[in-house]
Amino acid sequence: MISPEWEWWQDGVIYHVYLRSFADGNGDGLGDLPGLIARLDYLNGTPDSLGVDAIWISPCFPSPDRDYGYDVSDYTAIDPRYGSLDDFDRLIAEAHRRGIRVLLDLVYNHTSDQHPWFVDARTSRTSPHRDWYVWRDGRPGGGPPNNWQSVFGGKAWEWDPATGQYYYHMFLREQPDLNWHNPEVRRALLEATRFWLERGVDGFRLDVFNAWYEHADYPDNPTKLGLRGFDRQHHIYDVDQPEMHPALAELRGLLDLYPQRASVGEIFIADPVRAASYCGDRGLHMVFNFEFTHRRWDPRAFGAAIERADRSLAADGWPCYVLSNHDLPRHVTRYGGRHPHEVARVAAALLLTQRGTPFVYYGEEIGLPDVPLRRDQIVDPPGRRYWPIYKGRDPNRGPMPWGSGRNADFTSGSPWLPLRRDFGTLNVDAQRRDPRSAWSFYRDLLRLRRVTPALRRGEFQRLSRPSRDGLAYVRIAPGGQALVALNFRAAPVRLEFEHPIEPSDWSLGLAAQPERAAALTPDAIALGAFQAVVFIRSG
Ligand code: TEU
Repeated sequence: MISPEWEWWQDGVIYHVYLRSFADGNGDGLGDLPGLIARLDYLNGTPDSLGVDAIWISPCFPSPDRDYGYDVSDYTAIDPRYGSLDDFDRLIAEAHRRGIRVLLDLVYNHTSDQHPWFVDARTSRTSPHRDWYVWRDGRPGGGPPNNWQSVFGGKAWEWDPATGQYYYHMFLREQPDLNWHNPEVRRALLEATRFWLERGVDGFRLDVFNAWYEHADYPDNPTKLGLRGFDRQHHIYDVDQPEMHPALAELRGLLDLYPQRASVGEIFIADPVRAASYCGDRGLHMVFNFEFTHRRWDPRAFGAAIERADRSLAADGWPCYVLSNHDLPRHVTRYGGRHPHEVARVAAALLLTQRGTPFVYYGEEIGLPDVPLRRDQIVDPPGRRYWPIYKGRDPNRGPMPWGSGRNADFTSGSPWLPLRRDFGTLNVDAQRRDPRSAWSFYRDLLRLRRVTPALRRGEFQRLSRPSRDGLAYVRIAPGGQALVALNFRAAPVRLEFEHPIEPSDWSLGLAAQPERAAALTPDAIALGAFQAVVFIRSG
């Protein structure tokens, strides 16, 4: 059960810093910790800040970067390209001074093949770390132990000629899976977690946590139709094994030794009901709800997703919402069409007025779309493998355009990924000066959310009848209510209500399109093109 006192991770908004692309402090073209520290005022702590409550930093640990930080070679150090442990301590102190909590990204399903544990494991079948990874003999007639596939393409088993066995890797062959059945592995990972807790981090995002365990007998997965090898299987033996629950309880026990720590799990192959099973006092604080990321730009789909999340999590979970992250095309690119700026604002209102913790992906606050890239500019392994069917994740990981200076003021060197060509006009500085920008709307929404308990905690109740044009709902808290109405379309709409309201009770809190209609009547609201409004009422 959620404790009766509200925790920061329920009330707050978490900003996802993809570190490599956020701000470069030393001119090597890669974002880093000093660069992030220099931009903390942007995030919170001054009257002109965006106003977020926490940051989640993508992996900042030493890594050979086969999967850009998601292949870790040392869990208790900072990659020198991102800074030092001193920089990290400074980040925590400076962030806390501004009211920003810091979450780290723990990649515990696999290590890098350069991690000393794996380097040792592959020296011989009897090496001390051999059993820290998943080694199997081939099938009697030859070939890999079972039919499992790698997410990034090809088989999930790699033959190791030196020791004559296969090892398992759910992702790249340079990302061997850890053997969670081995108690020494669990202990080592808990120790790494403790290391960061002791340094003052406020919590963690757990990478593909529900893939930590594999079935101990390694049976074949049943097959089905699908595009890629990985999609042609029912993942019943390589994810969601029952051992996950005690493992999470153990991790939670450690987190609870420290006050106000939080965890959010990245669930793999999402399903809200299964996700809910991992939440609660003996599990994770939150599990990512990716429902918004695979919806069409259709209010009926989003309305259903919200109701589903609420329903499945009612008792012992707290919802969270995300529109974009480092693995997916940015939502302005997915939905924006010919109206990216308008859609950015409607989407922001949708994300930031839910009952549940919103995650904001860096750049979305300026309505940043993906960066169009050519084949020769792609560095992400699945993009290189599947181009042009799948272009990988580089386009949605572009450097943050801070200003109109050289390299958009992201770096004084040469950025690791290309910038968008339009950074001269589409950048943070320009949007902060413009009261009509996506940035100003995000900041205003975040402020309104902060001072309106109903927006953070109120129950969700759909107000409008199902419509392909828009969505209206109320958020109902003991001392006040909020009414949110969104027009998803480029034409005016009228949204009919399921039950009548008293229009005079409500006062306008915020409008995405101040000069366009937002007229409340007892049984409907009329909204101008791409209008998004929040009305407030007390009592
Ligand atoms: O992602 C897991 C995951 O679901 C993605 O790999 C997704 O399938 C992929 O992006 C589609 O191409 C996590 C991290 O978020 C991702 O960045 C890592 O690459 C991956 O784990 C391996 O650590």
